[in-house]
Amino acid sequence: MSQYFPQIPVIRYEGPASREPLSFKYYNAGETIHGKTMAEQLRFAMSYWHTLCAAGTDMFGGDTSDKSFGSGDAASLARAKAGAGFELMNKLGIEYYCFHDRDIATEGETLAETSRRLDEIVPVLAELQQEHGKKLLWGTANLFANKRYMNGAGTSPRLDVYAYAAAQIKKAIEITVELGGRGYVFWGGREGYETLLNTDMKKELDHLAALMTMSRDYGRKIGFTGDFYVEPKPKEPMKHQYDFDAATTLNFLRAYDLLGDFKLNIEANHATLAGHTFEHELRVAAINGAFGSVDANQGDLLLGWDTDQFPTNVYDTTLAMLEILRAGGFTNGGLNFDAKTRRPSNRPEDIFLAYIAGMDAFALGLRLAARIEEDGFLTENLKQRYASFDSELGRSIMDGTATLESLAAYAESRPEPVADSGAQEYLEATLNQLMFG
Ligand code: XLS
Ligand code: NI
Ligand code: NI
Repeated sequence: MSQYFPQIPVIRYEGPASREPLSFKYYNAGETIHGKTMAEQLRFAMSYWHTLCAAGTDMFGGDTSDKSFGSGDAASLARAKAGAGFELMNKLGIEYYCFHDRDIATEGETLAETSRRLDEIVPVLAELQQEHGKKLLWGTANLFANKRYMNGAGTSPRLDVYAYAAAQIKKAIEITVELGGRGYVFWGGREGYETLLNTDMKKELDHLAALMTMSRDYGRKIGFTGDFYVEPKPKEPMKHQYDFDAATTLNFLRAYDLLGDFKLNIEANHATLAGHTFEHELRVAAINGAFGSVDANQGDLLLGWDTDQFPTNVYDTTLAMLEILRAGGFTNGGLNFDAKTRRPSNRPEDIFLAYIAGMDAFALGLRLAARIEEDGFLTENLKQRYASFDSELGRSIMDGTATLESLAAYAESRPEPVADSGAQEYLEATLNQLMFG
């Protein structure tokens, strides 16, 4: 199967010394790292939208690359994209993919026509999945591109817009289930506001939660046993996005009793836009039992928007993989490359080189995170830092028997407490030694 990228071979692992651009230097799918194969630990996924749809258009200019895959009308374009996508996954050894409803088939004149187009392409995807042993990691509905959603979808002030969004979600969940998807994502692109002068925040949040509750109920009714995810993002396109970051999103999910069915899909670039590190967001999700999936990319810290670059920063991937290993690894989720090549990287092989860069950066991050975990120094150091809480008094705090009186009596019996050094610089140097030593 080499129809769309005839010049690209199957990408193989050649090891770190290789200078062959079209080879993996660190990602060796079948190699066991920390108890599982690299393929199982990393669960890489292809994003349909960036890989098969985005062609370089930005605010100042049009496409720089060709994503028509040699086709013309809507139906043949949808098939060509699917064919190209599966060829790309095959050549890179990627097992999963993710899509928005509108990525796999363009929108028609009416809702019925759009659904018909989806009904045409979904069996094609099902067959390709079967033939090539690929799986759908998650599906989602694009509730942000069409102008009807300019004031929001689940938070729109207009009932007919809200109902349209409901219809779109209904269909998107149906096709996700049909294709065996293990996840369904809510990213609230337009779910936010620009000014309180025209916004009833409470109503909008109540409506959004009701839509998510209905979606959960419908999904469970038609046999969806996977996870629903919310993908936090602080800004862009809206000034105030309701799902600002992991903590804000968890508060929303808890307030509307959606935790459990809903977990988080953490995106690296969204974390940094929120003023957090990627690992911070992963940790917040994990300690709340809501670690679900990851949109793997990286932002440019000098720019204030979602640049969705392929991840190559090995410190970031190492610290992220450390969080993922400590969270027990993926269950239904995986690492979806929500990333696109830079606008001037416009040759078809640039897509492959970009995926290789991202997969290798995460593979190296996994190798280093496993090395750090297996060395045990950082874990032991952390344990020692909190060791005083292992005393009887410390335990009484967690079992609920401590009182302010009991703690005050203890404090009064003791000399002035000594605060220990955090030794951050030493730990950072040790991290370097563990990574590069
Ligand atoms: C945009 C989001 C989007 C979601 C899916 O910033 O990352 O791509 O992942 O709707
Ligand atoms: Ni994303
Ligand atoms: Ni994004």
